[in-house]
Amino acid sequence: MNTIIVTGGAGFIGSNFIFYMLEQHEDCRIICVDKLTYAGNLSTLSHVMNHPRFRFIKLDICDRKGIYELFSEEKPDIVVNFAAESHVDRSIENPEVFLQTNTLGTSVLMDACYKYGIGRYHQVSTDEVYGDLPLDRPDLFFTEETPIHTSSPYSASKASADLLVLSYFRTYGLPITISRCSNNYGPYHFPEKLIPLMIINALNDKPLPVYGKGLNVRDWLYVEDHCRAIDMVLRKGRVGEIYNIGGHNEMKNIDIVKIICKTLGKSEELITYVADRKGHDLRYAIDPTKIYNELGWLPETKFENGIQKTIQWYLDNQEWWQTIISGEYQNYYEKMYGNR
Ligand code: NAD
Ligand code: TDX
Repeated sequence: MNTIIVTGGAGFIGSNFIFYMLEQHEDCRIICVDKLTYAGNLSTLSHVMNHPRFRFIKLDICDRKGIYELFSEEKPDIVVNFAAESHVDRSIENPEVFLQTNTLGTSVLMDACYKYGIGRYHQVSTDEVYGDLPLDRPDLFFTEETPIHTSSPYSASKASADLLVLSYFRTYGLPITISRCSNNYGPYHFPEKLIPLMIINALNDKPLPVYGKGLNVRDWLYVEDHCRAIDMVLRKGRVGEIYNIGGHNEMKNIDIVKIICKTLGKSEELITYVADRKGHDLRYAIDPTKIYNELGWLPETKFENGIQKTIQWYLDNQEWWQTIISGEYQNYYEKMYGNR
């Protein structure tokens, strides 16, 4: 039995990863460590809470004493670090907590892995560490060799963490891997992010706030494909290596918003162009050649199907997001979009 600590497992991708691993592997026990920030939601994990191979512990990854106690008690074989402040717009308003969790929190986990020993530490990173690509050069993609060139406090904090993780490999021989994924979408995505925000606003007949002209490009991946890629990196990836994850699915923001309007039968007149994001990255596009050649990973869900499944999930799980948007989210929304 492998004991796997999954940090940030009450968030979007971490929770999907926990469901995936419990279903795919009978030989793994999952311990979810999550601080339950605004983005962490215990109701997301409700159907695995009583699973015999699952344990939840409310803990901040920056809490060194608590993390050491947990490692000493559980002696994990594998740690997968999803825990992060993940929203670029919030990082522009308040960078400090991003450095705290994303960079210093990672350092605590690294030290715990070194102190107690580990089979593998996996850092869940992002394509945003590469900065952006120009809109008029569709021939350019991010490879693992693309230099780090960050734009936002969020991406800078993630890049710092990546460098720290690589340094623990070189200096202490810690068995690490890093994956850098493009934009995910799917169930349990927090409604501050583009796709769930637009679905929920459209359902409520509220304006759909598109930044700038809506021409920025993101490379979208269905969340389950990301989870499968991380699982493959854990099993077959080479220690000390970085793997880019993405499926050549570039879309302009405005086109996504129009698909959502069409699917929900809502008028495109809801679309409202608002002030652009500061430092807004133009285009992200992953070259997944390495993970394909080395591990045989390819995305399985086509965007046309994945977006329909996602919209249907938000229609079927209104209680999940109604609870979120009826709380503190209202203040956030007013602050970010009130005078935009
Ligand atoms: P999310 O914001 O939905 O979830 C983050 C989770 O981490 C929440 O449950 C939160 O409570 C928890 N958390 C935050 N601070 C913590 C702390 N100090 N200690 C313990 N738990 C803490 O984020 P997500 O979209 O699921 O992203 C997960 C990871 O994947 C992040 O590291 C992010 O950088 C990376 N990533 C995300 C995307 C994407 O498109 N969402 C793409 C590439 C990489
Ligand atoms: O209201 C909005 N209007 C809008 O036009 C929001 C929330 C976003 N946008 C635009 C900004 C981006 O060009 O949509 C695009 C996607 O925005 P986000 O959903 O905030 O994602 P992004 O900034 O691309 O970052 C995401 O992908 C990489 C995740 O949030 C990160 O955690 C991940 O590392």
